[in-house]
Amino acid sequence: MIDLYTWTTPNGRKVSILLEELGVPYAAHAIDITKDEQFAPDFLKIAPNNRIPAIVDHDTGIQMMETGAIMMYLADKYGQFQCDGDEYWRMVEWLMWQMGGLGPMLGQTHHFVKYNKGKSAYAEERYSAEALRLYGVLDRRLEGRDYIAGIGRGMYSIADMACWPWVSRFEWQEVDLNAFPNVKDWYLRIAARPAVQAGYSVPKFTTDVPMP
Ligand SMILES: N[C@@H](CCC(=O)N[C@@H](CS)C(=O)NCC(=O)O)C(=O)O
Repeated sequence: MIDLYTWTTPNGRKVSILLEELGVPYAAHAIDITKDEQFAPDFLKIAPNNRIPAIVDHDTGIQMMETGAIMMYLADKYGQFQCDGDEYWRMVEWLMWQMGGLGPMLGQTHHFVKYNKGKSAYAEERYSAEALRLYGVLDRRLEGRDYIAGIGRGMYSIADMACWPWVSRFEWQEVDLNAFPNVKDWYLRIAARPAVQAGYSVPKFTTDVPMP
């Protein structure tokens, strides 16, 4: 049994989508970051960086923060949603691209373009341009492919599950998915999965999955 401490954000949804895809038993616990619950001393014991999500795996005793690590741990534990051979490392490469690029840069885009519009023209321009650059990178990667990693047209893996929740906020980022047709097709392909729809509403329903 796994305890997932999470909130209705892209990083939280990465792990709830993976758990739903795996179909393993887990309990979701809401850590409301709008009420600073991520700073509660009990939460800091499992997530010392005071960010959601975090897990406690009672089967193994492992507790873990950082979605990249959590996703690799769960994919390895259950032997699913990870590529084989050389493609394993390609999958890790794109997972790390999400962790170091797509997630942090789009997070800043949300901060300046959605929540603090008009406060810093420089920051809005910088992060909007960076968002478009990253969407372009993903669009080129998905040319001729259904999924980010894996041989041939690719295989649905944790690299896709890590990137998808960030792209699901395309409206917040003021990005027109029609300008990135490969990303749009990939986004819709993954949005159609029942596990993705279920994981999107953990720990609670906010909106339906956004549709371009
Ligand atoms: N690199 C971390 C990032 C986690 C993260 O930034 N979580 C956000 C929500 S998406 C958070 O907890 N924010 C609370 C805060 O900024 O205090 C991961 O991948 O787990």
